[in-house]
Amino acid sequence: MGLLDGRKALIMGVANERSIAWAIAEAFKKEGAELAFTYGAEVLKDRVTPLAESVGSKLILPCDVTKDEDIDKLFDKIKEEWGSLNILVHSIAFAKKEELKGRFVDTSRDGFSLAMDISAYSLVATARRALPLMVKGESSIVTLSYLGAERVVQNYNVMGVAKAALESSVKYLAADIGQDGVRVNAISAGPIKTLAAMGISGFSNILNAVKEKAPLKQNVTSYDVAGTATYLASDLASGVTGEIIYVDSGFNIIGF
Ligand code: 0WD
Repeated sequence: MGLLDGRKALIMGVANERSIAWAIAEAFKKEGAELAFTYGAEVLKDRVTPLAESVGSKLILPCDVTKDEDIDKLFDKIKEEWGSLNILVHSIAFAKKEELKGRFVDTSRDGFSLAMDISAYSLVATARRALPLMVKGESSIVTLSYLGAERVVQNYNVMGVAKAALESSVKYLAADIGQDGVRVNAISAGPIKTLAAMGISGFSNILNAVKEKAPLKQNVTSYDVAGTATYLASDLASGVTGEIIYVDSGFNIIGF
C-alpha cells in the first residue's frame, strides 16, 4: 500500500528531468498517486510531455501563472477530468537574469513585480482555484522556498524578497484555508543544480559552501526534497500546516 494511494496530484513546475518537481512527481507515483502536470511555456511542452507520459499521466496542461485565464482553464480542466484534487505542488519561480547578480538596490520596478508575481502571488492564485476541488481533510499544498527568504544570500536579491513573500503567503493561506481541511506548507530546500538555479550568479560557490559547512557535509538532491514533499502530501503530516521545513543538510542552523 502506498502513502498516496487514490490521491490526485497536480504538479506545477517541471521544466526538465532535473527539476525538483520531477523528483517529487516520481516519488508521488511510487506511493500510488495519480498525476497531472503543467508546463509554463509552449517551448517546455515537448520536454514535459514524455516525462509525464512515462509516469502514466494523461493530463499535461499549459499554464503560464502570470495569466489568470490560463489558471482558470487549468482548474476547469482538472474539475472536468478528475472532479476533485488532493495535492497541489507549486514548484515555480522566476526572476530576470539581470536581477540575480549585482546590487539589490538596482532592482527594477518591472523585475520586482515579475519575480513577485510568478514566484509568490502564483501560490495564492492557484490555491484559490484549487480549493473548491480539494477534498476536506485529505488535501495538501506544497511549495518550494529557499534560505534567501530570511537571510541575505549574495546575488539572490529580488528572489529572496519574493521567497519571503511566498513563505508569508504559506502562513496566511494555512490560517485561512485550514477550515476547509487543506494544509499548506513550504520546503526550504538547499541548493540543487537545476535550470532555475543556474541563472543565479555564483551558484557553484553556494553549493561549495553548503558542502563545507552544513552538518551533513553534503548537498541535498531533489530526491531528498521529494521525500519530504511526499510526507507533507500524505496523511503522515495530517497535523502539519503553515510550516517552512528545511531540507538543506542542516545548513540553516549554522551560525559562526
Ligand atoms: O537550488 C535550487 N534549485 C532551489 C530551488 C533551492 C530552493 C528552492 N528552489 C525552488 C525554486 O525557487 C522554485 O520555486 O524550487 C522551485 C523549483 O525550481 P527548480 O526545480 O530548481 O527549477 P526549474 O527546473 O527551472 O523549475 C522552475 C520552473 C520553470 O522552469 P524554467 O527553467 O523554464 O524557468 O518554474 C516554472 C517553469 O517550469 N515557471 C513557470 N511556470 C508557470 N508560469 C513560470 C510561469 N510564468 N515561470 C517559471
